[in-house]
This record gives sequence, C-alpha cells and structure tokens, in this order.
Amino acid sequence: MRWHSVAFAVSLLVASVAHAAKPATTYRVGIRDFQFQPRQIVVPVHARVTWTNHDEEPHIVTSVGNTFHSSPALDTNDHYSATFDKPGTYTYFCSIHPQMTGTIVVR
Ligand SMILES: [Cu+2]
Repeated sequence: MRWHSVAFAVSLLVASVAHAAKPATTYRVGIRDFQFQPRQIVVPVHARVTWTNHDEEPHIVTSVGNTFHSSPALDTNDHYSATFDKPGTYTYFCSIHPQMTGTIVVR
C-alpha cells in the first residue's frame, strides 16, 4: 500500500471517530422571574434543549398537545432536557403558572 493510501485511510478513520463522538448540541432556556428566557428559540433537528429553573418557585415545563415529554416539577436549580428529532413548532407552558409560555422552533 502506498503512503498516500495509508494517509487517506487514517484520515477517514479520524473523521468517522470525530463524527461518532460529536454530542448533540445543547440549547439552554432559563426560567427566571416567571418567564422562559428566551421565550422562543430556533434550533436544528436533533437539538437537545435544557431548561434550568433559577426561581425560588417550582415550575413544570409542560408540552402543549404532548408533542414532547413534559418535565417533572423543577425546584430551584433543577434542570430538565428534551431532544427534538423532528422539525416543527413545539409550544409549552408552565402547568403551575399557565401564563408562562414558550416555543421551540425546530428546523
Ligand atoms: Cu411556573
């Protein structure tokens, strides 16, 4: 085998390992002052969204229409993640404080 063939095989191997090890990108939504911040985010397919509660009150991330798994009650500094594998607009609210609403747009 010639040297350039070996180099090419090694570069393919490195590329495949790098691809396999790449974690899903995580997007963060804070819960603060009874608001989801940012209230709307746009993420790519397969994105992971993590909510973190910074309030002293519990909140529950609740999917409208059960299009993704809703969270348990999140106490202060608790976080919850969901992964979005299909394009679409996912709306949610806090089932304890229904005036709190948010949207995940997956493209
Ligand atoms: Cu709440």
